[in-house]
Amino acid sequence: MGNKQTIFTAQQLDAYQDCTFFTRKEILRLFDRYRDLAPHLVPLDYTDQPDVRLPYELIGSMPELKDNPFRQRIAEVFSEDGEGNMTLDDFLDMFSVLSEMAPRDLKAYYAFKIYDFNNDDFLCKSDLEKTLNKLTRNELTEDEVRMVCEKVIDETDLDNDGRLSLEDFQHMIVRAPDFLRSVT
Ligand SMILES: [Ca+2]
Ligand SMILES: [Ca+2]
Repeated sequence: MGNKQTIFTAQQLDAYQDCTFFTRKEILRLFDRYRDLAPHLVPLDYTDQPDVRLPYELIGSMPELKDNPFRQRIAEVFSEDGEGNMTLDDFLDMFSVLSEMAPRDLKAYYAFKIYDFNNDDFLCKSDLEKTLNKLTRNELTEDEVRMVCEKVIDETDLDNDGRLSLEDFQHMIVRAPDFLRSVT
């Protein structure tokens, strides 16, 4: 009786609160959801920081992600292993950025990383084409996609190197907020 299970230390909870936009209660609720994905893998005691990663297949099937055409990229970007397999820390970071409380600049930063399919810190034409195909769920023809991407680069690429830096992208989404849909 009254023998309450300690999942996290007070310091751990403080750290999670500092690094996310969540309250203690929300953090505990997300921990429950993480654990529910694989109760046999996730211990009820996190005070000694167990080395646990849940496979992408479980993460990508969550209601918040399963209909998002970028779900795999999102999981890759937020996972420490880069392959979408997530520790609890990765998981909390991801939901924090996807939450309504996350500021637009932070969402833009992660959207940029998500669209940077080849991870070279720039959005080239092929990154943008993949992004647009996913954003529009393949409803545009190849020609239409090519035209839109050329236009975006033409209007946004201030240093004329044919690709968008994070800074270019941040300017672009002021006029084209639809590009943030993947992370909202
Ligand atoms: Ca790139
Ligand atoms: Ca550029």
